[in-house]
Amino acid sequence: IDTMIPLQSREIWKKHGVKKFEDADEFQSKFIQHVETTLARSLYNCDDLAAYQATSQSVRDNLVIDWNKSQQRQTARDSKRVYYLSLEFLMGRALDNALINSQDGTEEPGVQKRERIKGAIDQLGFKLEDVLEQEPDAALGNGGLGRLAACFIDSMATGDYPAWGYGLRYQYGIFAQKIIEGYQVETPDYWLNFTNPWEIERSEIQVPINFYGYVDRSGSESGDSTLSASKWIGGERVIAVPYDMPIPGFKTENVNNLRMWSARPTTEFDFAKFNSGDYKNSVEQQQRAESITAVLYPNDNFQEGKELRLKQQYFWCAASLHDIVRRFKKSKHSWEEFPNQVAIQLNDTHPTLAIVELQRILVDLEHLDWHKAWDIVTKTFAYTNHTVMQEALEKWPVGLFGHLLPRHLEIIYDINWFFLKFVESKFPRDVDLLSKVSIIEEASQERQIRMAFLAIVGSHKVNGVAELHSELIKTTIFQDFVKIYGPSKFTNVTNGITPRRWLKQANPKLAKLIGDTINDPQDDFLLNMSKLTELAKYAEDADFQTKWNDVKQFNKLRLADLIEKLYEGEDVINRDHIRNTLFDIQVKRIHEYKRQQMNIFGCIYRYLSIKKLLSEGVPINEVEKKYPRRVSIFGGKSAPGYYMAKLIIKLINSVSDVVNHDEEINNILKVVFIPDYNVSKAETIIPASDLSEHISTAGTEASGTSNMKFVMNGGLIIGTVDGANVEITREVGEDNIFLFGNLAENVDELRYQHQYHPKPLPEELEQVLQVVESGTFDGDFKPLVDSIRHHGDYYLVSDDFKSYVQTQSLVDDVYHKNKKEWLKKSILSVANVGFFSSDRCIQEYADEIWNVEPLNN
Ligand code: CR6
Repeated sequence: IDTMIPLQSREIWKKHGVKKFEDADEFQSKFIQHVETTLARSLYNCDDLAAYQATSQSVRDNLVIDWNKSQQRQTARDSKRVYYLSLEFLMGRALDNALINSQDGTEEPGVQKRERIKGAIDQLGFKLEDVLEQEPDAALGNGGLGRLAACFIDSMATGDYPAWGYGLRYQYGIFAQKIIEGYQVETPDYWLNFTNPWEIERSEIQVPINFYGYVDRSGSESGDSTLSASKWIGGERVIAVPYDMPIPGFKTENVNNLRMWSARPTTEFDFAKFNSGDYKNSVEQQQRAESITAVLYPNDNFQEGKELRLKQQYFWCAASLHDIVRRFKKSKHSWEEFPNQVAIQLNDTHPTLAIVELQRILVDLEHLDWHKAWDIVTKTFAYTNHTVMQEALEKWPVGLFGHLLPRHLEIIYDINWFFLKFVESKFPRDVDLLSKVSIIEEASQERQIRMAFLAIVGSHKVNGVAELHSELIKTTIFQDFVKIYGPSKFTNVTNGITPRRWLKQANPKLAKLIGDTINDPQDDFLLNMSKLTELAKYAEDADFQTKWNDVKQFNKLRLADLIEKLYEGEDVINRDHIRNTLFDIQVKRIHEYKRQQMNIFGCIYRYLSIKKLLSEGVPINEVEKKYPRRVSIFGGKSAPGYYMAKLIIKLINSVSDVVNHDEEINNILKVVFIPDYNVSKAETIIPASDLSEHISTAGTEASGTSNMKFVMNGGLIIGTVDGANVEITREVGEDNIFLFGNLAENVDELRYQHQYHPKPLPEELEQVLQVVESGTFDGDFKPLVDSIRHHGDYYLVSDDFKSYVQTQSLVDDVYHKNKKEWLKKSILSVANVGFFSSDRCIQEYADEIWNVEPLNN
């Protein structure tokens, strides 16, 4: 490529070049430059927001320089690239992460790059902490699935994998949650209010995307066959414009790309409307184009089936594939080599249309033979399943689908036809099997496309996200596909989290203590987490335990400050007793299957037990011995249309109201709901936990990832034998986790019992429900109580409540009567948490699924 540029240009380019800032002085120079020119402000009106923007612009300049080099290197080496397609990237804040990841190992011990920038910002008259607080969260995701994608791109960059993320640039992320009179109220999250310094708009790239219209087969060779090239004449067209976000790796100069598409109107179709004098209408139609990427759908583990959502999905898949194919074609390989150059990972079924779109490109536009094309497609894609819950499995009615994407519907029918023919050849005359595995579901009133089945048929590997979950998909929702393809198509990659954000960034004090203790001042353990095992030898060391505990106390005070701020000054957490107050935390999306209702029932039970002893005349200090100090902290959003989840939020707030204002109990129990739980709040909340709750009905939580975050921060878990709790137990040892409750294998039987042979409720739960029914807590909670009493208790709260309550009192005993034992458990857990680094996951995906190698500098 170099030789195409005239010598003179090359020389001038080389003479000036661009330079990264390396030290505090150069940073300050960049900072001032950006304040004065990029922001057009000055020394006299540079506030925290401007300081945040100038700092980010300066750091971004460095990233972009490395980004350019990384991309050139990847192209020059002609290496296989990974494309991670995710409709959600729950990134949170970028600045601190970029500062941490800029650490390159060349620093003198103890002066990490981030610390140098911090000093430089200090000298300029700002505090880094305040500057960081200016950044709005990039909250383009709902929960675990979106945050997983964010951890994965961090690990792909860190591991030097040539990998791109593809997503949508929603103008509104997940709604901001307000709590008004105890109820959740949603308000829009317009996160792009003060321009986003982390994105690079690429308006020079404009990909046209079509919708609706019809299929024209007049030009096809065999006339009526849908298998040969057909022409789709779109009826509506919008433009996809990419915004790139540089993703830095830790201790590497590799910077990957997260490409987010934004919808824009075209200008080409205007004339007809314009000439007919319908100008206003034509502008309105244009505005509709932008609505495609306006807002993230706020459902977690639930599919809504709205046309606009399908439009989002196609818009994003078509734009991404266009980009991938364009890049591939530049490399001049033949089509057969496509799967050797490209691996596409589907994060859940949301991007399944990409399978169909690639087949369409190859057959209709590139004129490949159907079977040759399909072979390329299936070798390219792999699919990750994240749930077994029926209400979350994506299905689209063929009517709606065919109207929006007529050619794609035909292709799906053809894919299904060949698939069923293959099944028939393996299992002749098994009509039942054919209807069970058909991509088109015929059973319901309207035929539906089963996206998960399409994803399986179009992929070479399918994985679950934790061992138990990966086994469950093979024996339940996908069992027939195991029969058809054999078990080797199905595999497990247990989820992970990035220790850069979830240890170093969220808990700098703990990271420092670890680094000092294992003699690792350059934080190599953040790359090689097996180093943490060296902590085990200090597990019972009194001095070390004290330091460990001090870090926890510091983090608990930090959380107390946050809670005080959110409660507008109300002193909810008594700081004098914080050292012997157990912080019990459950933060995650609110869902019946996650059983926040069981947790709040547990709080009510505790409260009633305390009140009972008091009413019997037991003095409060004696009561405290049985029910030692505890703060139960909740946080999480409910989908706006999820009635039961919203009721659970109201109950938590109503209980909080009663308990926190009951002077008789002398602060030994507090219940707190933290509004608007998000990534940046999680970074403060998680390091403060003594205990966290992962108490889903066994078999329902595919993995969970906050469980790993809590353990990485020295918190212990109370949990069911579900999702990745299983692997956590194996890694940290069963002495270091509080497990309780029924097993997944018994769930069906228990549900059956509830249906046909209901038993009286356990007395602990009966007591609680009666008080809830009595109106002690503000609100009408009948539906919540009825779901247990009369509607089969689908989530088995009544089956697990007793063992839950008993396990909680075991927790009290260890925490309050044997603090040394508790600290030992905490230290040993962190020592053995290494497996849950997302670096390990990405390596497994790379080796077992993508077949890609890291690209060393
Ligand atoms: N809701 C699972 O429920 C898992 C994540 C990431 C979820 C959760 O257990 O940890 O995915 N599933 O794998 C879906 O989003 C469908 C989630 O976040």
